[in-house]
Amino acid sequence: MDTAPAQSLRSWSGHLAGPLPERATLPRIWSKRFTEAPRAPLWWSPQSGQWWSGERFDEATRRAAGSLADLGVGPGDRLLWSCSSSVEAIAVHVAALRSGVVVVPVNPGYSGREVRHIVDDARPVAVVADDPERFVGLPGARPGNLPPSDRVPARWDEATGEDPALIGYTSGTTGAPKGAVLTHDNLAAATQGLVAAWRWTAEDRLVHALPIFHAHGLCVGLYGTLTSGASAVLLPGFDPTAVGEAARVHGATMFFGVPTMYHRLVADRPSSVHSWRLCASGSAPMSAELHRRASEVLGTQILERYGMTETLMNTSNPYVGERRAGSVGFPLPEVEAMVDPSGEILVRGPHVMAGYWQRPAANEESFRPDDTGGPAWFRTGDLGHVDDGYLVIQGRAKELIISGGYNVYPAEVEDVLMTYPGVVEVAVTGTPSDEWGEVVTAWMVMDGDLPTADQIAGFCASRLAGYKRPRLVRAVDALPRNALGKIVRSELGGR
Ligand code: MLC
Ligand code: AMP
Repeated sequence: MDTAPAQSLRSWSGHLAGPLPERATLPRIWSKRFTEAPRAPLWWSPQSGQWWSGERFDEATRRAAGSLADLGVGPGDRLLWSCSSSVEAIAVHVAALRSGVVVVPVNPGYSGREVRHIVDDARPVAVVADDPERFVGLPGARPGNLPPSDRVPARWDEATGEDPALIGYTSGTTGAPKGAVLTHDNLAAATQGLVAAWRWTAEDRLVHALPIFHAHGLCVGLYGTLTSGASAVLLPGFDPTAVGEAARVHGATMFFGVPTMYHRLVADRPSSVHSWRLCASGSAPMSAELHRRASEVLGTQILERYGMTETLMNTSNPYVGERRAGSVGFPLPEVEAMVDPSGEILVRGPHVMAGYWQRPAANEESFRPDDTGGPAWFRTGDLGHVDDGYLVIQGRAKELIISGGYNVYPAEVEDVLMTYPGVVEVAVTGTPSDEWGEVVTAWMVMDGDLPTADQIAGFCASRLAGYKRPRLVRAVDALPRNALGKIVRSELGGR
């Protein structure tokens, strides 16, 4: 395998303001922050309309850890955590990490079918969720705001870098959702690198309107805020007016979003959003046109970066230097990236997951040994090329649709639609959309009438999360197949 292209990507080292800090686990970094700056504001709570200081949050994490211990959750145990944004939910998450408990974040909008798959696979010992009723049958299903407890957990801030910290569910390049096991070192490497690269300081204030159960809102937004000593205004969801208002009222300096959010910010042109130091975009491709318009409206050049659940952040445009539209920049500190001869982007470094949870075959397939005896490369399933030292993502080798920053796997939606009465065959693709990036489209071969989009939405309601439901439904006489009988989705139009 040709390893030369690694050199052709620019290096981040020339863009850092100083040396990287010494590696430490996130709980240890956070504990130091709480002690050194106890009264510094940390979270603005949308529920109480109040600021929480580091000291108050530290105390809340201790009491939540006591409650987890009351539930019998201890170091190395898996805790399913399915919560929307609130300080109390974040306290439970941080309490788990500080106690050495492994957190399994799950979208609270998932259907019973989707949740069951994760429960069966991860076998959590307890659940903390917005809606614990959905987890009946599992021991210790509790609401997001656990009753406080004074019990002292068995271990506190003692997890080592090699200990697992998080299992993030994602489909990877193929198949059903798998758990990506991220260690404390993975989380720390990714967060410390990003904080240094983006010159994140205690003076910063983030408007945080992302879901907290995926890498973007969790590992970038929450961990970055805690690690840099900064503060964040938590919003319960994304609304362009609320983002502008939060920036004005609280003097925010940063906003992170998926391209759909920037599309809506451009359309709404909220007033008083001129104080941004950094607006970063990721999770899905941002068109050069949206990059230009959003940069103009927000008064700062958008910084695009590229990440994934298995690796957290891989590349970023520079903080100082050209932030190039249509490019995701170059490998972050300590990250190596290359484009292999087939065009697939490979990465390695201390941020790459330990492996998929109990999936030896998937691990075998996803890691490629290095010919020169160095560490193995992780196959991202994304296709790209290097242009003047900047990485450009060109497409995906994996069959993935990204709608509003959420990943949708065609095979999962097809399996559900195949059970709709009268369906002979079905294929699912993404149709380009200015707002959503792609919208999920079902191409159906029917024995009878084609269902309407509303009928399909009704059918999928109890089977798929809302963002996976097809918005467009098209009739076809037959699905295009290649010589091996495999559906050729690209021939269905829209991609
Ligand atoms: C919501 N809906 C969507 C959708 N989000 N449909 C398609 N695609 C989406 N992304 C549907 C809902 O099911 C509902 O349909 C209707 O839209 C309104 O719901 P809503 O909740 O009010 O939607 P809205 O708030 O407008 O949500 C849009 C959004 C949200 C852009 C704010 O999708 C979002 O927060 N996206 C961010 C996803 C994210 O965090 N990705 C990071 C993954 S980590 P109905 O029919 O029920 O009414 C990753 C790694 C990395 O990728 O690099 O970061
Ligand atoms: P997930 O597995 O949910 O973490 O999604 C990761 C995938 O999102 C990556 O493999 C990419 O396909 C995509 N992605 C993330 N950031 C970007 C970006 N800036 N541009 C294009 N695609 C992106």
